[in-house]
Amino acid sequence: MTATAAATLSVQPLENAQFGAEIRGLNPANITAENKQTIWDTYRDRHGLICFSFDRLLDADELHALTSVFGENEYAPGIINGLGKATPKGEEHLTVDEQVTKLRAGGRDPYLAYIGNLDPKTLEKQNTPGKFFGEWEWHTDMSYVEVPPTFSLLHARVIPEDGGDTGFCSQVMAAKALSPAMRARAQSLKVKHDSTYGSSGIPRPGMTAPASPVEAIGYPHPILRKIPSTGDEAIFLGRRTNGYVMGLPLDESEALLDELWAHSTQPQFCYQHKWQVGQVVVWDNRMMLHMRAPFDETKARFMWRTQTKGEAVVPATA
Ligand SMILES: O=C(O)CCC(=O)C(=O)O
Ligand SMILES: [Fe+2]
Repeated sequence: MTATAAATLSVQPLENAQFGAEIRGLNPANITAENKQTIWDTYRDRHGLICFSFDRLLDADELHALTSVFGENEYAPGIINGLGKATPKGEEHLTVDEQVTKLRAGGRDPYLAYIGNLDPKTLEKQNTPGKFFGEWEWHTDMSYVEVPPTFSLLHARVIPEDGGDTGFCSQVMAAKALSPAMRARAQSLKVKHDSTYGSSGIPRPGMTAPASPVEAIGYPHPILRKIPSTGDEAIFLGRRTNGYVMGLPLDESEALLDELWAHSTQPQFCYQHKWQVGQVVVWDNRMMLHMRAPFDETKARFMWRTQTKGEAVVPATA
């Protein structure tokens, strides 16, 4: 090997997990074709969850380059009209390109989401609603749109000593464990994924609470989906709040969702990630739920998030 050749990556299964792997040794400024092959092999072998450990923080270009290994970058939620954000009155005429130009003129990267209680530029503590620090609900990202992002990447920049772990729960394992009767039921129905609230329970920009889940604004997806690239089936519930099983009376929908959620989030399908600064965890939203554990309001936690454009949800067949 010459001095300029890329180092071989080290790949280890995540500790205490039935899925997921840690990759060390990637140079985020020079991701080679060989690296990409290793990453994709790891993704398949370890069912859609990879933790990249770095001994320094990545810059935005490096995170975008790593994101592009997994797909085309998608806009961050909550900053483009109709993408986790209600369209403000008078902005109906703005195209996405015009909104992007405006964001960039204000120094905002439209592909990067900031998640934390620090100001993204100064890293000073910023005024943050108390709800943000509580337990976040299990969810998949932006599933309230017709074509939700496939991959999300979360980059730990500031983390508290304790609290704020991120849980992942394999919906491929959950689908395999469905009884034949439950599988048939799930396979025949769609659930509407509500867009009103973020995962901490805080309403999204411009959103107000719907009168009932039946009226919630969101997108209906099949409860059991097929992942064309791997052949797996996965349960796809989005988030519990304001979920609604299309066509059922509300009480039946609530009962079925309670049963499915209890099944889907059993501890044997889950893994809890304890963060190290610099890590980037990438997950396949088609295969995996995630949630964040609470942390103390006096502590600091700050992450960057990117996501890739998805594909239309493919229903599992009978
Ligand atoms: O901050 C976290 O650990 C999880 C945040 C989250 O849900 C996300 O980035 O999609
Ligand atoms: Fe999320």
